[in-house]
Amino acid sequence: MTVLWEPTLDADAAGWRDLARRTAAERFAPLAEELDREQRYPHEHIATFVETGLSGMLVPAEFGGAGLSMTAISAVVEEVSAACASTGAILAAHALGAVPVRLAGTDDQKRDLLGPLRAGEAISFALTEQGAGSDAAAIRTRAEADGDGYRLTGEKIYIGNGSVSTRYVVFAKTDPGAGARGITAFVVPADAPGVVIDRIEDKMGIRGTRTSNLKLDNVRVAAADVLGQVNRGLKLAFQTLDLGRVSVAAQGLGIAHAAYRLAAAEATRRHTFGRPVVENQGIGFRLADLAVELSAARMLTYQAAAAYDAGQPVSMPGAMAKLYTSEVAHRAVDLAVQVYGGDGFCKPCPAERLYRDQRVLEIYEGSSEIQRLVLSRAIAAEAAA
Ligand code: COS
Repeated sequence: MTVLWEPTLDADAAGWRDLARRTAAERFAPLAEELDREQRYPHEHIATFVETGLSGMLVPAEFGGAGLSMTAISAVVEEVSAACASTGAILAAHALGAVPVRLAGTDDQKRDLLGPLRAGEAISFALTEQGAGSDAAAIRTRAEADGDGYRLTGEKIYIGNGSVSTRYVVFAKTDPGAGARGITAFVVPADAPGVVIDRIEDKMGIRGTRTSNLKLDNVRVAAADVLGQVNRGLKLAFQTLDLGRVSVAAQGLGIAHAAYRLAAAEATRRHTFGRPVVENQGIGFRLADLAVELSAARMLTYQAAAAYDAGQPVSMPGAMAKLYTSEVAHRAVDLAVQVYGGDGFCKPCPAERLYRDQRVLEIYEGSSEIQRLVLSRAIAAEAAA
C-alpha cells in the first residue's frame, strides 16, 4: 500500500497506464532535461506514440485507434507528465485538437481527420487571440462567406503543437454582431495558401513543446470544412475545453507526483543538524499535507474522468479538478525546490525544471480565475433556482 491514494482502474485502463509508465521511464524521462535545455521538440517521441499505440488514444476503434476511456487517457497523461512534462503536454495537446472533431465531426471528417492521428499527425486547437484569451467570445478572426465556402482572416496565438500540426481547428466570427452565437469552427490545413506561422514562443516551461502563432490571410476553406453547426462554434470550443481541463488536471497530477517523490527522497537523504531533513516538522509536515492534497487532487481528477466516461456532464468536475490539481502542483514544485535548497535553484536539478513546467497549468485551457468564475456562476445559478 502506498501513502498516496491510487485510483482503481479497470483492466484496460490499467494496461494502458502500465504501458505509459514503462515507456515514459525508458524513453521520455531520460530526455526530459535535454528537451528543456535545448527547447527541442521531440519528434522521436511522436514515433514512440505511434509504435505503442498512444497516438491513437483518442481515435475511436472504427477509425483505426484505440479509443481509450477518459479514465485511461488521464492515467496515461499522468504517467507521461511525471516523466517529462513537455511530452505529457504534447500528448494532451494532440487530444485537445482531436476532441472537437470527435464531438462534432461528420463521419467523413472523422475518417479524414482522426485516422491520420494514429499515424502520428497532429491537429491543433486554435481559439486564443491577442485580447481574447479568457474572453473567448471577443475573438476577431473573421470568416466571410465566399461562394460555396469561406475566407478566413486573423491571427491566433499560443497554439499547442503549432507548426508541427498538419491541420488546425480554427474558431472565427461568421456573424460578428451575434457575439457568442456568431462563431464557427473550421478545419484549416497547415499548407493552405495564406496560412503563415512566423513565431515560435520562447517559454519558461514545457520547453520541449512547440507553441506558435497562426496567421490567416484570406485563407479559402470549403463549406465541407465547417466543423459542427455554423454560428455554434463557441459552444463546441467550451465543450472541448471542458474535457481538455481534465487532461490538464492529469498533467498536474504527473508534475505534482514527480515533485512529491523528489522532495520526499531528498528530505530523507539529506541530513541537517544531525538528522534527516524530513524529521524537521517544517518539512515533514509540509510533505504530509502534500500527500493529502495530492490524493484529493487524484480523486477529483479521476472522478471527473469517470463522469465523462459515464456520459455525465463534465464542466463542474473538470473545472474543480483543473483548479485544484494545478494549484496543488504549484505547492508541490515549490516544496521540492525548498527541500533541495540551493541545488533546487540551479540547473540541472529536476526540481528547478518542474518548478517552471508547472506554471502554465494555472494559465492554459482556462486560468484559475476562469475556473473560479465558471464555478461561482454555477453556484449562483443553483442558489437562485
Ligand atoms: N459547455 C457547453 N456550452 C457552454 C459552456 C460549456 N462548458 N459554457 C458556456 N456555454 C455556452 C452557453 O450556454 C452559451 O450558449 P447560448 O448562446 O446557447 O446561451 C454560450 O456558450 C456562451 O456562454 P457564456 O455567455 O457563459 O459565455 P461568456 O462569454 O460569458 O464566457 C467563460 C464564459 C468565461 C466561462 C468562457 O469564456 C471561458 O471558458 N473562457 C476561457 C476560455 C479558455 O479556456 N481559453 C483558453 C483557450 S485554450 S489555451
